[in-house]
Amino acid sequence: MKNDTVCRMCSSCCPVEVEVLAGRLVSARRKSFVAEDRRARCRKLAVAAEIVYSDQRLTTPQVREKGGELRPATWDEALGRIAARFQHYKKQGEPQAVGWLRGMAADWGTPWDYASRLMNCYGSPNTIGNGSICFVAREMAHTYTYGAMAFAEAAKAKCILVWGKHDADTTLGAADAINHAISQGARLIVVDPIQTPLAKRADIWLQIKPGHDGLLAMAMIHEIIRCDLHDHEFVENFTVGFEQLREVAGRYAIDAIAADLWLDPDRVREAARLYASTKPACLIDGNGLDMQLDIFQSTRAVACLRGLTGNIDRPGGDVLPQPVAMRPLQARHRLPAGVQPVTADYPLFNTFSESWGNQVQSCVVDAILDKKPYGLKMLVVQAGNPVVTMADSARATRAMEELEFLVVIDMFMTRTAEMADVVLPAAGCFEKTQLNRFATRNNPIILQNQVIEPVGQSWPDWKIVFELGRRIGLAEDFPWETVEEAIEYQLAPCGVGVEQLRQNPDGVRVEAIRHEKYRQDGFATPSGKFEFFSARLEDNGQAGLPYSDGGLEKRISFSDQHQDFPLIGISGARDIRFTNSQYRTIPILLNDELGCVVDLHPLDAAGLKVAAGDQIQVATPKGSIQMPARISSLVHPGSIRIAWGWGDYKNQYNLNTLTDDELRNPVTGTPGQRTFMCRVEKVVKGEGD
Ligand SMILES: Nc1nc2c(c(=O)[nH]1)N[C@H]1C(S)=C(S)[C@@H](COP(=O)(O)OP(=O)(O)OC[C@H]3O[C@@H](n4cnc5c(=O)[nH]c(N)nc54)[C@H](O)[C@@H]3O)O[C@H]1N2
Ligand SMILES: Nc1nc2c(c(=O)[nH]1)N[C@H]1C(S)=C(S)[C@@H](COP(=O)(O)OP(=O)(O)OC[C@H]3O[C@@H](n4cnc5c(=O)[nH]c(N)nc54)[C@H](O)[C@@H]3O)O[C@H]1N2
Ligand code: SF4
Ligand SMILES: [Mo]
Repeated sequence: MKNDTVCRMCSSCCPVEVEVLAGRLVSARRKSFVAEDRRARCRKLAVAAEIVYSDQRLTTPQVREKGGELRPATWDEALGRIAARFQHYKKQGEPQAVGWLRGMAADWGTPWDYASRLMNCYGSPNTIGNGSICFVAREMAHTYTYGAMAFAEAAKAKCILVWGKHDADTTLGAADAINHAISQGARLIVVDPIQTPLAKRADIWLQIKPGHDGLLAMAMIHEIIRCDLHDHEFVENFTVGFEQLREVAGRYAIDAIAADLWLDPDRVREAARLYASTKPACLIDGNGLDMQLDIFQSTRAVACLRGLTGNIDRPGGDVLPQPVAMRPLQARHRLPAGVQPVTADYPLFNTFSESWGNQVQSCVVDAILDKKPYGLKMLVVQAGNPVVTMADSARATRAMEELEFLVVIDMFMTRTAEMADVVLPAAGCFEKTQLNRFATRNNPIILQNQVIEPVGQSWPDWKIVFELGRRIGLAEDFPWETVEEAIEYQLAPCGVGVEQLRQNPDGVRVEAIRHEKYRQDGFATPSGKFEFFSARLEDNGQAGLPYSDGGLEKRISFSDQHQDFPLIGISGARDIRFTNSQYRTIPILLNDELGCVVDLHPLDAAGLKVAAGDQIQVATPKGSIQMPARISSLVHPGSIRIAWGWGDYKNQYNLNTLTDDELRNPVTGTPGQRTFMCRVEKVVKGEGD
């Protein structure tokens, strides 16, 4: 039997068709607007059955006494222990000492609302996501510029500017759209410090110095205005701050800064002109901008390009979403007045979006270890593996050890789960119905529909949260017996029901697509305009215009120690076989540690006397890791690319042993997890030498 749903094995959220036989998932196929033989391929989806039925899946709850071993337990016992802890902190008058940390796979849709609802009704403001290092920080920059995050309509674009994103490995629907547009003659510009497969196909590839993107964006803005290629009608009628932008961008003329960016000024000018003069053009920005110390201003500068060229909310440009009306489930009004979240040092980021709330995950560690602004004593980690994925793993690990009580809700026994007092087995994406980010952020609404029963005794996350809520005295707030009831309740304002969604697996569109909505509605910013200049930022002590304050002094972690750590380390791109720290336990995907390497330019390799296959040590002031070297001209001399995501599999490969969590972006609390200074030494000669 064929069933439609949404895959959530990475954040791409692809609509898929699943083949189920005798109740078991057999295979799955990604749906797309392009013909099957032209679709980008997902290696994980091709082995979905191996992942779902892996013998490594957690199948029962587990508990431990302090100092003892984890042992299997019933749901009743495991949830009872957690509920007792919640009650304990409540009785002590400190519910805010309980935190709920959500990883990437916790999803960004209604499951997010459920956990926030539980915590708010319980009395703790500390439901915290990892958006400070993922796309939410980028989303804030978009929102401060034009009111929401824009999505590229790449399939219809005549020019595509890809900035720090590699969709063929990470976001397959977008990869299909890019490929389609290129097949129709679209021009392609890629900004990436690595010569990726996409960069090889580009008309212009700008091999930017890692972490310096914002300055490049300012230089492009300057060039576009200098050549009078900006969209006069849009700029005059729908923007604020153009004259200031012109003035500030004048300080970043490419000839003056090209050497510092490792770029050829002529190529930058050519890219700026191609992007500004080809209509429509879209700009796809990605995680190459995130995880950078300079994330906020750089992404704001990049965002300004969309308005300068008038491509915002135009067909084939970058469109603004049309979110559907939903009941807010987070119950923020239930939080007692005056309780600050532990992320209080980042007020603008905490409040820029109703749905995201608190996203500076590093503050969880500050609170546990440094009691800053107060102590967290218990943590529920849902769908994340922070001891591997957060900056400065040693510090994150110390924090998990320090807790009085740690609960982990996951599908696999991760390094974080191994440390827990209670581990709860979660059902995977094919085993549960939910509205996820893809389904709710924009029209049309697509249901992630359960297609198989949960594996073993695992429970869907929603069921875990609802049941826990009832056990801590919140039965009235969690009256729903099924997830369908909860979804119906949430979707009531837009009049869409679960059955309707099931009948329409490609989605229910509540409102017809509209472009250039700003002509009628304005932008959802304080001025109602596209804000090159943001008074709201300036009133809050931040640069109102990107780089009007010269930008950050340090764009790369440990740059003040560059004498000892002379190379720029880049946390590498994502591998289509894996998602962050996940799936190395799946033998068919693991394939002999293929890809777990450090890419070193031949010039640097010669200087360091490193040959292909040598085991090398990469060190920063924080720690060191060891990996085999690959000699490769894909990287710029002076920089190395380190494979990402291998830390759960082997500790010696844990990239975040190297990263720093002290220095952070002042607005979004983002540490420099993507780019940092480091040193390389040969440890063992390779066999290929
Ligand atoms: N140096 C460096 N650090 C990084 C990154 C990097 O590129 N370089 N990437 C950063 C980014 S962008 C992100 S988003 C984070 C990711 O950080 P995490 O979210 O901590 O990373 P994952 O390894 O994806 O962990 C997700 C966990 O959720 C589990 N899981 C999967 N599906 C479900 C489910 O339905 N329910 C539950 N309960 N659990 C589930 C998986 O088994 C896995 O253990 O890492 C960040 N850290
Ligand atoms: N297969 C797979 N898919 C995934 C994931 C996964 O782990 N595996 N993770 C999911 C998650 S959590 C996320 S956030 C998304 C991220 O997906 P993407 O946004 O595509 O991010 P990455 O692949 O991490 O990096 C994109 C590009 O940024 C480049 N880059 C590195 N440093 C810089 C820089 O300083 N400047 C610029 N301009 N570019 C730079 C890298 O070389 C890379 O080509 O993918 C999601 N999808
Ligand atoms: S790209 Fe991610 S969401 Fe899409 S099919 Fe592959 S694993 Fe699933
Ligand atoms: Mo992410």
